[in-house]
Amino acid sequence: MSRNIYFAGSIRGGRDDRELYHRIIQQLKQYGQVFTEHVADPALEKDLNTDDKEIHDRDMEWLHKSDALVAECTQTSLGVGYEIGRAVALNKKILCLYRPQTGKRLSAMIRGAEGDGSPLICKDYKEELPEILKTFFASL
Ligand code: 6K6
Repeated sequence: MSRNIYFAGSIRGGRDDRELYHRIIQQLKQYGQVFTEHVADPALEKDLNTDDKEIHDRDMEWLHKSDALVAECTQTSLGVGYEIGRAVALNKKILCLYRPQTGKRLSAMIRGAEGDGSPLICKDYKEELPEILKTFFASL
């Protein structure tokens, strides 16, 4: 049975990591169907005439249908934080990826949600993403 994967990455929070999101999504495809490939779409830069209610409701439907949420959390995004919180409430398996940066830290509300039977884990990374994904999906 193929897994459904929800990838979360910043859109209105800033698009500096868009190309990285594309590379992560390509890697995720070996573990299942990725619902949210548009997160890496360069067309989203324009963000014209969006029906925000439609986007929210469709994304929540995909999140409900997902087996796992993988979130790239380095670029701070309200939407990604919201998706992580909703996924915790749904008891989905969650992998939060963070690239440590000088002078910045991952939100305590994400890092602090780990442990005590939580479905969420946080991983700091630089180059070792393939191994992190392999270990995460092997644990599902
Ligand atoms: C079309 C044109 C411009 O924007 C769109 C569509 N926008 C979105 N489409 C799908 N998912 C979205 C959109 N905007 C935000 N999201 C969801 O929130 C994604 O799943 C991302 O993981 C997250 C990003 O939140 P923000 O706050 O950085 O936008």
